[in-house]
Amino acid sequence: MKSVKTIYIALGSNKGDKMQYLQSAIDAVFEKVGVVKKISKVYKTPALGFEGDDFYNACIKVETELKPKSVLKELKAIEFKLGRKAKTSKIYESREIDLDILLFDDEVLNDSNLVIPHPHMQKRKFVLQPLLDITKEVEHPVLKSTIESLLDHCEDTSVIEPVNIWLKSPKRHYNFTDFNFIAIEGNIGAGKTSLATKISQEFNAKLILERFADNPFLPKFYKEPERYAFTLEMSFLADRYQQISDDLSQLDLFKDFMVSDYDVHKSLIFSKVTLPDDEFRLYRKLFYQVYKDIARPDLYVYLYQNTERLQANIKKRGRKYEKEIQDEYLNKINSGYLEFLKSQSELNVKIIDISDKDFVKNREDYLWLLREISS
Ligand code: PH2
Ligand code: MG
Ligand code: MG
Repeated sequence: MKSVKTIYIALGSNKGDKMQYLQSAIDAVFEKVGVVKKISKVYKTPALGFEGDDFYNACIKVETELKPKSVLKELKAIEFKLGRKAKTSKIYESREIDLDILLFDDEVLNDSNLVIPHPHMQKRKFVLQPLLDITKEVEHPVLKSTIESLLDHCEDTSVIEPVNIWLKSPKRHYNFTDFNFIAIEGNIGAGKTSLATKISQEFNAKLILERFADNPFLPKFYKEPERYAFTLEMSFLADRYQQISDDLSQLDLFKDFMVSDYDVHKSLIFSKVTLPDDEFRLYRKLFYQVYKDIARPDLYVYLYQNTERLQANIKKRGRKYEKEIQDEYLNKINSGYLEFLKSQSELNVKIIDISDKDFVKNREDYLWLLREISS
């Protein structure tokens, strides 16, 4: 897992449709930099240090996996895309949009083209006031004081006032509120757990993860499939049933929906591949007895990934007992899923081909996937 840093960015506009520039910039930061966790009020502020129209200023809190240099690059690209022209002289000029990194976790950086924390932030009320809206206990890593105390001691006397228009969350483009329970499915190594975990973190969902890692029969099965298949499938059935009925019965009032990295039917899909016909029929009988009354997900997502990439992911996560998995087995599991999904008329299924995407590495691919799921 990459490390996630909390950063604060100042936004300013004093040209054209200022509110729209701030909003477009926030949406673009969400696309290119990371999750926008908090947005301050918008303040109307007199241009400080030069003659110009009043500014609209705001600050946002963002969680990013990028390094400071990359964030700077993305912010410059966003400024450019929104129409900001390169400076024609050394003095400040009016601008469609200005995006400045204020704080980057507690990092201190003194490069010729990037200084963190922002060297002027403590001198500017148009930065400190909106920043205070979204930072309660944050401490300036060099000056060692809170934003509140920086504002108290700030000598900037400009009058700044909140504007009564609110910036909107960029998440409004990704709507999961129609769903109560989303199950993420896919072959071994498709990325089910990564995706379910990311969605739960970014969209305030309760996360339900399969606890297969502690199934003692799994390593035995991969070594001697014939001998351990039925035992393995039975233990999965028992485990999954207990877990899912526990989780589904504990309604969390502070979460907006639930997301799981499996659907119980995977027991049927896997057992059809791993068991001889007669044992499978016995197993299926038990399965339907057990799951008679279980709540179904209202959206079932199947992540399709090709065998080569599945193998690469399996190798990368390095579980010893998964080393022996053959291409042929993965192909059979994939066919098993597709066959099962074809026969399900009551399940709301979305099959998404991610074979040319890498949603763990590329935020763009991840957001593409979210749009596919929520559309
Ligand atoms: N930005 C500046 C210089 N002066 N004044 C206000 N009110 N708001 C700003 O964002 C601002 C400024 C340099 O970036
Ligand atoms: Mg600036
Ligand atoms: Mg700037």
